[in-house]
Amino acid sequence: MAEETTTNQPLVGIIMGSQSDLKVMEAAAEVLDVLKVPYELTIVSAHRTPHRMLEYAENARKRGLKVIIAGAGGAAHLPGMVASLTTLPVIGVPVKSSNSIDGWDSVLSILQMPGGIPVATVALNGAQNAGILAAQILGTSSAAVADRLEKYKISLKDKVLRSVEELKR
Ligand code: RP5
Repeated sequence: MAEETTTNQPLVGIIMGSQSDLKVMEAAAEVLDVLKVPYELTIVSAHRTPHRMLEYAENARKRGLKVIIAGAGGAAHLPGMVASLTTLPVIGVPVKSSNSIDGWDSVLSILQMPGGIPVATVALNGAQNAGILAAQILGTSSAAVADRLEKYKISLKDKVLRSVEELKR
């Protein structure tokens, strides 16, 4: 059995461009709760609070964060700009905002980063996978987190197998 995580120091920073992104981004927090990975969650807007974004990105590593999950919609510059300001891995979540062109604006503005500044982009509204990916990054150096990820994957498999059995009835 792997050791338990004994600190509440946030290891993952979940940020989003607007309160309106929360209904999508809370899925990242929910899966990190399941995996018992400490996180913080706040709003940082690249366009409306650029200095806050700069301060957040530049201090994230010093504050003990290991991974940043950044969600935004529309002209979704937050993940890329944060990635340009830190050496922490940044996972980008394109959020389908209400006035968007089917979310392609969010997807492409997060996905199409220039060479040298990667953002690990998940699917449109894919905050759950962003949370899992963040845990997987942490799981490379934490046996406890890797152990919980293993159990999580088994629970996914069991759910499918239960559906298979139900269909047989
Ligand atoms: C982006 O603009 C946010 O990330 C959000 O997805 C979108 C709309 O923001 P609100 O106008 O709802 O605050 O910056």
